[in-house]
Amino acid sequence: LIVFTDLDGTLLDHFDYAFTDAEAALFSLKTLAIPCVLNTSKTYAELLELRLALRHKDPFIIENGAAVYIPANSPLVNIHDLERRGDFYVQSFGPKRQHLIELSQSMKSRYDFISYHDLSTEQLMEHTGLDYQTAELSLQRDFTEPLIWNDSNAALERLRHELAAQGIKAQKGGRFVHLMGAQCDKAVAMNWLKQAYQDTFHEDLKSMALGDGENDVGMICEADIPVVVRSPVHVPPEIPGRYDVWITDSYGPKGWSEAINKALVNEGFI
Ligand code: 2M8
Ligand code: MG
Ligand code: MG
Repeated sequence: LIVFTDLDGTLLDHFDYAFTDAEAALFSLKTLAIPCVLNTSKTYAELLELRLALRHKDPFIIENGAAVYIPANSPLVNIHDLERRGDFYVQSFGPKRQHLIELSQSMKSRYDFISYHDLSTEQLMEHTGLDYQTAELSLQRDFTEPLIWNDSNAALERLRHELAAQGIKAQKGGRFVHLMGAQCDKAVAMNWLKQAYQDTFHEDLKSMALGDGENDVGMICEADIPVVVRSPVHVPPEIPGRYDVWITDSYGPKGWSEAINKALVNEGFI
């Protein structure tokens, strides 16, 4: 079993980003040596901080599937030719952020939004509830440009149409619409990493994916065990074609633990 999990609103509380309610289940995964891959909209810089708090040792995926980071001491094979950054090997999928910033600047007169690039740290804190230091880490992006979307849904559809021709998509997260490479997705990164595990361990591994938002639909849809974690602020996203999806009873980290414990029982670990 490999677990792939979203952070905000899933493993972390939507409002205060706490994970106290998930600690016992996280510890169970660690004890059973089940990899728990963080698959998030957050940045590399945010993840470095968060991994210390979570005592996280497994690979992680940043900026909505734009890049997979694998610890350099990982037993995974076929990773040593990848680009190296700090203590990690990196497989990236998307265009660089600078391109997306230029694109967003060119759309400014036609749509009503504020881009990350134009936000001060204080404005970002106000909008997200992040503390100063974390807001700064979130601004250090490599592959995505989040927008505060103040325009209509119809306008978003128009924008999507316009971007598609340029290989770019606009992906809804919890609070932002993220501009990113059309080929990037949490599901693509998940499948790439799952394959790396299978190449190493030569066995068919089951994937479990947990998320709460629209940007998690792809990975939940393609996982062997699909889990939607209930959100306190929006209705659960539809997972097309999956009638076996679990929707947790509890919100956020509490629901996350509920699903992990259920899977450990079902899969015969406990
Ligand atoms: C952004 O990501 C969330 C994910 O759902 C969103 O779209 O609302 C990112 O900018 C991330 O870097 C940041 O930590 C998070 C804070 O809420 O917002
Ligand atoms: Mg989320
Ligand atoms: Mg997320």
